[in-house]
Amino acid sequence: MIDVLLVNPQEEGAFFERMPPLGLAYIASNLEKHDYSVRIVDFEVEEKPLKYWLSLYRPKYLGISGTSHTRFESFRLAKDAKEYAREIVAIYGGVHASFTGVNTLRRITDIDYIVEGEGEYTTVALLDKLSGGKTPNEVPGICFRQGHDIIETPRATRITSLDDLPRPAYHLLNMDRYSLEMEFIGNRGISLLTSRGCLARCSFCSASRMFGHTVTTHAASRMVDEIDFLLGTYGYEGLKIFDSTFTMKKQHVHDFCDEILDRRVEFPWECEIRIGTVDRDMLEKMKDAGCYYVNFGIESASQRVLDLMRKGIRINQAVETLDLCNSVGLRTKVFFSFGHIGETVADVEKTFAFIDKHAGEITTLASGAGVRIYPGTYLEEYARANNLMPQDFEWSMPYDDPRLEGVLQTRSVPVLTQPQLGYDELERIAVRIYSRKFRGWKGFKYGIKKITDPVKLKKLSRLMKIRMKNLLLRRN
Ligand code: B12
Ligand code: SF4
Repeated sequence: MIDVLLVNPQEEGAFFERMPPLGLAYIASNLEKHDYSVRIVDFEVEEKPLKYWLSLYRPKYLGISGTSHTRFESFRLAKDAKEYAREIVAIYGGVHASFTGVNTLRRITDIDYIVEGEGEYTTVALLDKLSGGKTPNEVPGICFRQGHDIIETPRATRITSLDDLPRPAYHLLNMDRYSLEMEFIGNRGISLLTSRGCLARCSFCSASRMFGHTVTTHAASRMVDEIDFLLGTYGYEGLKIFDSTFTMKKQHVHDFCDEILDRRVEFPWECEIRIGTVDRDMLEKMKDAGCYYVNFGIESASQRVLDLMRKGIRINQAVETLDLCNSVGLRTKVFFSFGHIGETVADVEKTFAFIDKHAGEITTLASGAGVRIYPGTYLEEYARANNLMPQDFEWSMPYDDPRLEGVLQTRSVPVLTQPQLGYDELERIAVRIYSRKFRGWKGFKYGIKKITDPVKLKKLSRLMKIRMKNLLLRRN
């Protein structure tokens, strides 16, 4: 019998390279530090059902994670657990739970507690209370039922010293099931987090709000120790840093690179940067320390749309950042998205024109039609206030919109549609984006990759159908 089983739901139909659920691994190591016995089951890589693991471990508490895309799967796991043994206490946390606590508890009776925000300290505080038979009214950052009421305690303060947390519990994960292919070089890589949070306030993003628009960092020495451990113990050959914005704090980047250079640890890595947070010195040092590929969002080439989405960047800065990366010799993966607040077809054209003009400086173009509305974002507030979401929409009630398939989005999370840029326009943009991917030699190689991968092939055939539909519509 164990105290806690932590589970990560699978996103049905999605295809991602497999990487460890780091949030759960952080919670697990901290629970172990406080003498709780813990196991993690990640349904992204495990095939046996929850009931198998429940009978194997017989946990008192079940901790369920997930995103908005996996919310129904998370609810199903809670239901399965209660069917197996009513006395198992189901706790739901993560980015979706953090912004939907009251609604989730109102609708999903199989969930007993919600943890909002960072989970490490809150989970220990909650379990300490529950194990002592006390009510957790004084634990910050939770939501629970009391009689007919739902109590939401004040948000917990951010964990200021990340290094007080033990290293994520890699030992509880089946690490041989996780690997990320490093683009262009083919090395077997793995994910890493060196910081949490972001100072920007993009309208569509919940990551920065999740961490209270502040940034906390691990010390460089701790990070390089962890890297040594990952490369040495599991044989990984490179790293993808998954911080929301790795370059948010200049000193953090310099310290990290200095530590790698001083200790002469050699490995290739990539990370997420943000326009306005990098300069030549920083990028050159990153390159010297092994970085070869940087990801960043430009999102739109219309300044008006950028301002409306609160991106906090200017087009000329975007051009400068592209130039800088290229002159330093860093490959770039650049994100564009279509369907933002107030965006018109003319803005969309501006963005496509920008992409064409700068194609030579963008190594990988990543773009999507339709901006998803996530709980806790300004976009959600805006969409609700302007009747751009169904009136009766509730995050914890069934939602399945087949029209979303047409824009290649999953059917369970709404996207923003507006009178001037509705589903039809978004569908056309989706087809345009996809068609670009198959252009030239690069496109040919991409096409071969697609048709040899069953999941991608399904997506491709869905797109072909939309394309046919669009062609027919244009003819008539
Ligand atoms: C790495 C990452 C991924 C990885 C996932 C790796 C993994 N196995 O975890 C990959 C690339 C696969 C991925 C995919 C997707 N991601 Co992602 N991802 C991230 C990213 C950049 C970092 C996540 C992370 O590790 N954070 C750091 C850890 C410490 O925080 P955490 O995971 O939130 O966990 C803490 C708390 O949430 C809480 N907690 C978490 N789980 C639990 C469980 C319990 C019981 C408790 C008590 C507490 C708790 O405690 C943890 C420790 O403090 C975040 C942005 C961000 N910076 O957080 C986006 C983010 C989570 N992703 C997001 C999205 C949308 C997706 C996709 C849906 C994208 C897509 N379909 O195109 C998919 C969905 C995948 C899925 N199966 O659900 C959104 C989620 C928005 C939402 N409301 O759902 C985020 C917030 C980014 C954004 N756009 O705003 N993602
Ligand atoms: S820069 Fe990235 S992480 Fe920061 S708020 Fe914007 S989208 Fe979110």
